[in-house]
Amino acid sequence: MSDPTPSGAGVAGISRRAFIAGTGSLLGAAALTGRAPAARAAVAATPIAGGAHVPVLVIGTGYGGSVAALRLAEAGVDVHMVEMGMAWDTPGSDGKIFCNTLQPDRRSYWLRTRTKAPLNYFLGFPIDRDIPRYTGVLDAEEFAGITVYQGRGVGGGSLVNGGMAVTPKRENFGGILPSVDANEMYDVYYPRANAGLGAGLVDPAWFDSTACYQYGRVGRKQAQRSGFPFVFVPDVYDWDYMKQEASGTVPKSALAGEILYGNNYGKKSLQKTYLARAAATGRVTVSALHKVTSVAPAPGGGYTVVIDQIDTGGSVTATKTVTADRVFFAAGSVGTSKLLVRLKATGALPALNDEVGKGWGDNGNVMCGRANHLWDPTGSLQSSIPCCGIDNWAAGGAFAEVAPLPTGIETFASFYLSITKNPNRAAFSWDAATGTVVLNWQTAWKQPSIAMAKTIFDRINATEGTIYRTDLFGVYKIWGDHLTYHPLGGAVLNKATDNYGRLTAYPGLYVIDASLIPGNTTVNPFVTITALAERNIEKIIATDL
Ligand code: FAE
Repeated sequence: MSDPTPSGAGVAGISRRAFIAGTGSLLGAAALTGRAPAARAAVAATPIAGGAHVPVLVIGTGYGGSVAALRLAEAGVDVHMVEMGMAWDTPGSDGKIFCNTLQPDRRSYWLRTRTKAPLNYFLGFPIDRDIPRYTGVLDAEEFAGITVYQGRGVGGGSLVNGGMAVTPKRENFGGILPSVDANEMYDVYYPRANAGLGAGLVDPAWFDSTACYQYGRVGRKQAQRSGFPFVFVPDVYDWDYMKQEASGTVPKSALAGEILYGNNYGKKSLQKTYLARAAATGRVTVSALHKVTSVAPAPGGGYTVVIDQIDTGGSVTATKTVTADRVFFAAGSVGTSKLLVRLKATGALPALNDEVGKGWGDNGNVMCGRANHLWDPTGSLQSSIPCCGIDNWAAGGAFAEVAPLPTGIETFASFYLSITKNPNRAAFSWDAATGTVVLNWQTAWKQPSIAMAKTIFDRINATEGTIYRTDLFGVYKIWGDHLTYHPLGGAVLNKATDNYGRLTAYPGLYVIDASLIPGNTTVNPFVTITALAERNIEKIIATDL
């Protein structure tokens, strides 16, 4: 499971046209033409030397960081990227870079000795298992009221996510980023982002016939029988590759249950798109297994950046101090927020404004499963890549992905990740007593999300005569309300920063990741994160460099 989208009912006429209308995006056009460039070169893994001076240092290698690195390099600027996770470019002893979702090993989790699967029970039994502590690819970062899942490694969240590349409906955009010109976004930056990411739609005819989307067709049929709009959703997975997986001519990835701990084939992660193009400029280098711990004004101008080099057990093996003329914070919503809040509170960047740390939301994520009748099997072979959803945003405040449950056995379950219009927002703050940054989200704040998701699934259950599954998140627990895959906010655009991500108290410091977005994107977020980064970096290159 990843970031799935619900599918819907099975009337053949829905499809591309309905999707484009349904999601109101220009991404249709970009998606259909937007084949990702083949991976040409990996970004040169060149650990930075202590004492180095670089023109631009980018903290993090996810969507925001990759867009910044590529566009700056294309403008002739040398960029060094610092990434706390691994490079993920070397196969393990099994010949694979990533491990399978069903057999997690040390490569699965970031510095844990036991897995923490988002869906942690099956048939009422816990499924987590012990693993060796290692700098694995998925971080389940625990705050008091919520576990926040994030990708760790060169490529950030693109390494672990479901690849669902969704452009919000245009009429919802004003509520997502109110200070941004929607025309610009839908005319220029969303299409640019979708093309750069290589988003594309499943072939509807293949969807209708392949065994691996039986679960999607059941989702579609049930959604439509209850009167909900069903939409196909683009993904960055290579759909031709998936067809070849189904015909048995290439090694399997989506059809082998790979997703949460990385896809060995098929998925166009950032390493194959933005970062490959950045590498091809020859101007971008990266330090993997390096974690930025401090940024402060340097005496002679620019910024002093302190970086811990770590080993695969998480121990610090060296601490390096470098200087950068400009620094882009692209450590993700949680990573950037934690850094900025700590640097403000501890005196490294005291003039950051009081909006830093605020406006954080979970994109309204909530999960649930439904038990289908025995005559509605969802299939023992399920593609791990979701490709469809149920749109009840306007009426009920929920957009639900029809998600896979790639267990390899027939479960008779339909599984969904809903994105809801949850109004709650949390703040990060510095806890001097423990020397950590804390987040004040409360589990009870998911109740509005549950109510919104129920506008879809209560009705489907009533129509179908079915019930919720109670065995997926605990013993007799229906709702997966303890987590998010979509952290957003903490350094909100036009509040903590100016309208282009500049931290104005410190010329040359920028935020360019999910922390700019105030808590909700109405759909899966990475296309919006990428498009906003494209918009902001274009302005910054034009005016600041
Ligand atoms: P992100 O991609 O998280 O990159 C930040 C990078 O910074 C990471 O590689 C960190 O390791 C690194 N970092 C953090 N702190 C430091 C530091 N101090 N020093 C050096 N490096 C650091 O940020 N979104 C969708 O739109 N569609 C989906 O299908 C989807 N599925 C998802 C499934 C899962 C399981 C998860 C976890 C997320 C999913 N998402 C999905 C969310 C999406 O991946 C996420 O919004 C973006 O990755 C956020 O992009 P950023 O550039 O903000």
